[in-house]
Amino acid sequence: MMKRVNTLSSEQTKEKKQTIFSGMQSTGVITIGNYFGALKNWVKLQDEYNCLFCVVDLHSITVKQEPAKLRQSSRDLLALYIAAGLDPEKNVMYYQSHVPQHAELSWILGCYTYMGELNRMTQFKEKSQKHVENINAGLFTYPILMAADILLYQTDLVPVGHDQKQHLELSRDIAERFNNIYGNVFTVPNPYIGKVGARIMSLQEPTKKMSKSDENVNAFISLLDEPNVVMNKIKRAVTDSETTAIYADDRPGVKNLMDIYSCATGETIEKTKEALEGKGYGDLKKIVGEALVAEMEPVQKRFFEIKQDKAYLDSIIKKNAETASYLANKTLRKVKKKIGFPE
Ligand code: ATP
Ligand code: LTN
Repeated sequence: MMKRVNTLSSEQTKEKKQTIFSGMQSTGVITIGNYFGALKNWVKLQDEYNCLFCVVDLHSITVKQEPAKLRQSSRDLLALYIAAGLDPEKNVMYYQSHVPQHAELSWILGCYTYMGELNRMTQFKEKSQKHVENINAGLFTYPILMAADILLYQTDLVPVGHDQKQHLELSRDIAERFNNIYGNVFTVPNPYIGKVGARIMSLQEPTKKMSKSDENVNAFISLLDEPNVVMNKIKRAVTDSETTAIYADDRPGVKNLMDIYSCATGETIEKTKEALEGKGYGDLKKIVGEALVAEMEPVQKRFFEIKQDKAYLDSIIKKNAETASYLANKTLRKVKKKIGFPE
């Protein structure tokens, strides 16, 4: 009898991998919260999955943007993706605005989403309080566009920070609702939320999440902050009235610093506790700051190199947008057919 040989081509092997989709808004420089909560996990997952990493610039305009700045920060974000270790040959990396299927599916899914569901979204509540002068319809329907991003690619897993959990649940609900009506059209996605780093807190109000749009620049560390700036911001970080470090929920400032250390060094929380518990706050901050600088410096160096190479970035963007568009069309064609649009 002939021996069976494994003849799977690389294409077929690739198909067996599950799909990941994630994205970030191009609104200013990303923080270490975005980096540890999302981007660093993407880098870890890129070999095991077929991944799409998008710069979600359509989402960015739910808040007022200056055209030149938006263009620049979208480019910079893509360069940061690469600088952080995402391989543009392995992953599909592109601008959301280059793939019109996102907006098209978003319209369709909007007709399967209830006002009441959108009304419950905490991000909408927070952002509309923050931007009272511009509570636009896009801000309200933002989670539908996010569902479209994810469902377009039959995504299995979505690596995000903790604050996106509610949006992910809505995406799942929309997918299930659609599938119940039309049969199995969408894969129902699961969130991937890291154990440590999913919620890096503000350095000034450690019960609030770190956010790149915080008015107080000392509340966040941008991934491109220079070493002395990083050290100073950590030095000024709010702790408590105790004197030595302990990792505990009722000590949010110190806990946050220890989480940052754990993310920067890759050490477990157990090892982090061993290394840092009992230290005085001055020492603690010095150690955490140095670990953070050591993690950030190589990313920054690569970022400035990549940013110079305009032709390289342009070629990636063009090629990857075409791939994304091809994949998106597969789902969109199916959706339109199921709904009953003429072929
Ligand atoms: P903003 O606060 O200005 O609205 P943002 O900092 O939340 O923006 P996004 O582009 O909305 O940035 O988020 C990108 C990714 O980073 C998401 O996966 C989000 O969950 C994650 N993320 C954002 N802030 C944090 C944080 N403080 N800790 C961990 N992950 C975070
Ligand atoms: N809403 C997300 C960004 C985002 C996203 C997505 C994340 C838009 N579309 C799809 C994961 C998958 C945020 O972080 N604010």
